[in-house]
Amino acid sequence: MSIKFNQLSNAIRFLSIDAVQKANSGHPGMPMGMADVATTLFKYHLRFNPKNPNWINRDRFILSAGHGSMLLYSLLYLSGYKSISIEDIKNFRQLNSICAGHPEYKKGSGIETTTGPLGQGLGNAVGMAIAEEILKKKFGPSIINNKTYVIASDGDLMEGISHEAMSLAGHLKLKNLIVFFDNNKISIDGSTSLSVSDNYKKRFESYGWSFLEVNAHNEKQISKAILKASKSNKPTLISCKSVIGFGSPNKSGKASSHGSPLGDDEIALVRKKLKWINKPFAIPQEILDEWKKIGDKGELLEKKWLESINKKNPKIKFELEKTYINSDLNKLENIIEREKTKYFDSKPSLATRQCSMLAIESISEILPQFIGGSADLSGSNNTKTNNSKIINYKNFDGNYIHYGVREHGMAATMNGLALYGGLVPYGGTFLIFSDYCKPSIRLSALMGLRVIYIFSHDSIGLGEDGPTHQPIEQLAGLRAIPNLNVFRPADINETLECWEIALKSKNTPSVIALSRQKVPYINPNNSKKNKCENGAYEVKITSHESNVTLIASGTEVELALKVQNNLKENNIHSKVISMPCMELFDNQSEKYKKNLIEENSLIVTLEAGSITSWQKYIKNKGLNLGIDQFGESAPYKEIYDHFNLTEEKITNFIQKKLRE
Ligand SMILES: Cc1ncc(C[n+]2csc(CCOP(=O)(O)OP(=O)(O)O)c2C)c(N)n1
Repeated sequence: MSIKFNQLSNAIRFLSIDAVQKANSGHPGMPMGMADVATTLFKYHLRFNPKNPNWINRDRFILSAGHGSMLLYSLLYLSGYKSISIEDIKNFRQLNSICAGHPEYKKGSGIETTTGPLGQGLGNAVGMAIAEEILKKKFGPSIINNKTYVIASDGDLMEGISHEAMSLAGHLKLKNLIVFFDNNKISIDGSTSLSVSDNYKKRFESYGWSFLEVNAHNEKQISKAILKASKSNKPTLISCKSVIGFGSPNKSGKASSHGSPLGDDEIALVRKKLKWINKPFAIPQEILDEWKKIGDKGELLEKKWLESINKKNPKIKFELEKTYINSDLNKLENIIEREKTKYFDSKPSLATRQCSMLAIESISEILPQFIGGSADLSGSNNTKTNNSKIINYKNFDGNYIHYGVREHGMAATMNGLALYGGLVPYGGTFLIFSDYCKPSIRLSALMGLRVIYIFSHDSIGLGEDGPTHQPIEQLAGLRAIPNLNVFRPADINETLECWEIALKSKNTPSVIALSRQKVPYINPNNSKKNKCENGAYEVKITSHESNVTLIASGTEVELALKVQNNLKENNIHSKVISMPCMELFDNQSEKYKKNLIEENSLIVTLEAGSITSWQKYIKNKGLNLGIDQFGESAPYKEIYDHFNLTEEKITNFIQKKLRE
């Protein structure tokens, strides 16, 4: 018996509505509406191998409308991915099920990225499409030639990030990016006419995209559009005129099918209407076999691809695996050691943003997979170096992306670059604008991606630009994100060490906060050991019986050392600790922590920003010195004075506290 197209797409529809019904929560409308588009894509166009979901040249498929997660889980199960069984689908939205409420990235599962916050998947797709172009340039179009397909919803396109990401994609002419827009004109509140009247054709054409429109329930039209899009020399948006909740007699075309179970009675009516006689989760063997055939084609595709590599040059495979698949960093330690020794000898006073530039310049000598960039401001945050080669639409043979003033788009794109595999992205802006990147930073952390955020102008120390530009609560906010290392180095030695840790942290993103103003070289001795690895270390002690422990980060380590001198002149002994990374320090053994921060001394923390993340270190008798109000516009030394952060004032505070 030959299997009809709609039997394949109905398998998706019923797995989706039955799983949502069993879980008693979820979003059935979107998978029902986009089942025909997804089936057409998987059946005729998507090049993937469920037996090797990590195949580097696979086409990427991203469900940016992550609320329709059952669409993705059904596709992966049906096409033969080992990661998702029918039992997993029955456990949709239950603890520990891979079929979580929204798709959660898991390497090797077929789930290419975590989606749910609308718009993020679009940004990730831009990063993946850029990564494909970069690797194509390196290895040749016969070896890297995959496409990136996305399903995006009304909500995805309403979000501001979609503008940033799509505009960048158009500018870079990412021709291998194809977005299916689930144009069902429904969102949670009802018709999208309540809130949007964009002309999508004009919008996307103005970005430099191709725009096509299809009936989302017509296999031939969809397939033809995909073929046309694959030949375009621009990215393409295929507007798919779909019916949300397709097949539901009472709920199709309505918001009521968007985000809640259809209910047993309505599901019975859908079964009748779509002539689906099977029990929940029972897919007839012949339909399963047909879907399996779709997945099985991938094995041959990958085999042919391997043959083409071997024919071309087996060395290419070695390089691809070593550098881009296993992300070999073998010379990194030597480079960092070389640079540390060099600067120990010269002891330069530099702003840490300049220190970071020197670090990037030397690291990029040895890491071809290192891809930098900045949301404008590259000359201010010092992300561009003499080794930076600009990537543009004519030439992807570079290592630096001008993201334009698009912080959010940049961060989501960097997630995509990291997800593609092998590439190590870093990107910069001012620390204050980390807030504009925050939703994507959170996803870097949630997915465990090695993405490095370079945030300069990290305090009131930026001076005259004033309170709109002076970060106060940003470090505390970033430190509150799980699985994110927030570094604030104090000199060139620490900056090099923080960079080394960030690059070695394969499953943790990093923020490196950097100063605009100069700092002196503070490292007391040249050691091979990476002192920042423990998060905090002793810089200088005036006596082993110290009355005061000063803990500072970044530019305030210099201030702490000056206070230490003042205290010594008054016969008060102290220890200065630099804490470039709280997260790493908090993970040390109790012994290490107790040895470093002596509880019997007066503990004083010092950072020119919110004290929120420092309160845990002082117990009940210390001092948290920082700023818990907005900054001021003035030369920076005056602002430090205004907020009582000078050596004299701090020394007085401490003396007063000791007398209490
Ligand atoms: C950034 C963000 N804001 C809000 C939500 C909550 N939310 C989930 S789906 C949705 C909109 C649904 O409309 P649409 O995108 O058209 O999806 P469809 O109804 O077609 O499934 C919203 C607001 C979200 N997931 N992400």
